[in-house]
Amino acid sequence: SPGDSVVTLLDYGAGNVRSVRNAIRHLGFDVKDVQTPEDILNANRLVFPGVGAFAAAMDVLNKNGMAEALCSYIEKDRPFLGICLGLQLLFESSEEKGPVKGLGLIPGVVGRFDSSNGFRVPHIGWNALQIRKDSLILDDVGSNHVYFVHSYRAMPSDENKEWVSSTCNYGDNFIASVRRGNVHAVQFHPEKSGDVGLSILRRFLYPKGQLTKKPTERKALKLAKRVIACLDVRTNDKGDLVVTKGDQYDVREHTKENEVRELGKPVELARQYYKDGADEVSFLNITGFRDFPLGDLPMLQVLRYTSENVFVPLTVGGGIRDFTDANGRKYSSLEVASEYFRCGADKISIGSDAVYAAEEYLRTGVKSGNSSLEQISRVYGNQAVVVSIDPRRVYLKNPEDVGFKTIRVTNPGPNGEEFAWYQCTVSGGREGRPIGAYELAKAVEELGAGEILLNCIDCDGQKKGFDIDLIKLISDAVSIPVIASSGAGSAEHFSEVFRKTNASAALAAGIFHRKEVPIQSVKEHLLNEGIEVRI
Ligand code: 1PR
Repeated sequence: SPGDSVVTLLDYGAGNVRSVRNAIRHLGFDVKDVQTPEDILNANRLVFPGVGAFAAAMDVLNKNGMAEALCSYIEKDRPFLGICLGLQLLFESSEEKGPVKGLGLIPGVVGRFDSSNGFRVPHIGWNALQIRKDSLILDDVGSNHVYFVHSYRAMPSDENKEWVSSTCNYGDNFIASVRRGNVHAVQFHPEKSGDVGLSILRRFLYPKGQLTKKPTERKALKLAKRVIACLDVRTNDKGDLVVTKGDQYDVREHTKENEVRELGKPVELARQYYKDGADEVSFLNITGFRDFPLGDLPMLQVLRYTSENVFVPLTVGGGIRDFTDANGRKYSSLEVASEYFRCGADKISIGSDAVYAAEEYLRTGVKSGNSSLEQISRVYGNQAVVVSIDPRRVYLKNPEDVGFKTIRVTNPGPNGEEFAWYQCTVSGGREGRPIGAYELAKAVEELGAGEILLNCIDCDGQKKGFDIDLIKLISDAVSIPVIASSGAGSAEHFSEVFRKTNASAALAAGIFHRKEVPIQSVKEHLLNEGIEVRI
């Protein structure tokens, strides 16, 4: 029938649902948006990618009669796929800013992960599934990792065991997916889980299809260390958006013309890295601190195009702050972030503005709630907010010389200094601020950051390895995931950072752009070293 090629999508406008749309279209279906409860009842297949906070989602569903329609649709065993919050909302209640009542279709309470046992919260990254029963849509997953990003989870119990089709281990064995008849829901993001994720969606959309992907030989065991490709983006002197790469943040050629170094086109490179097995792709709009990003329509276009066929998480940073344009029109950082999310970003990354927010918080001891970091994480959840730190190493003879956290360095400074602190900078490294990376990291964790992207100006583009002292310091200081960045020159540098520090991910730019070290060879090296990775 004509409706056969249509997927009905329940999107209440709270986050990035573009990727789900793109994935459905990629698999040959049209998307019809739910406008009224009747659209739910009349759906041939319904996808519900819940985003945002539990309470806010329940409010929307209750207000316009969607909750009742959803329950009735599911109770009739009509084809349903809930994703992430779309799984959690099926339970009785959630502790997220609650207790808050859910749809009550599955017995159980959604609770927060416990970070006291050494597991970082949010649970971000590629993890393994333990299949509990025939789940149909997970038939191709077998031994592959899938992508999770959440701080709350439901637990299996005797009361809900008829539902639980797989679990995942992260401190707890929590519910990764449920199935009863034609009703499915998954805690992870199939639309962000690469080929394996697409095969899950395909099996939901074409339930009688053949096996699409042979499970790999190697069984995924636990949360994988992520390898991230980063694209520093800016306009060149001709006004085109290009991928550039600096040496210690200097992106200009040292020639007479002093032109911006160009290493490729953003959309093409992102696609290439996705094919090569990057676990995530980050775009940093490196002149965003001075140019207003919503004036920078090409960057939004880059995100839209990239998310059409890159099915791993996308992060975008640069210029996320309040802004008043030439006509006096005010834009809040939340509007900037919302536009990025609408265009296909899964996470936004804040640099300079997070430094100012942390300074203010440390000075006053009060969370104002007004910083971009706090506002965006309140609305989109802290898992969607990365803070990018751009510190510079400052050597010291004497650790008492500054009022910031100092460390004894592994390699002494140029004048034999044995100590250092890491000074935060803003505006792409142009201005040093009176705050250390350690103090900043702890403050932004309290203000609601879900992850830290830890650069190091001294190491950037040098290919001599990550700053292990810095990454150890920060990854031991916070309980949110830390992405190690700056200085990768070989596959061995990745295994070193994962062996010596508690980094959850490692990011590189130059070696990937110059094709000096392919992503695949980094992954293979890590695998050979016994480090869990997604292959
Ligand atoms: O301050 O919120 O507007 O955000 C600006 C963002 O742009 C920040 O995330 C900041 O890190 C970034 N940025 C600003 N200027 C530069 C520059 O290079 N001139 N790039 C810049 C940061 C660092 C990494 C790089 C790694 C790995 N680049 O992104 O990709 O160091 O490089 P490597 O593997 O080649 O060593 P705001």
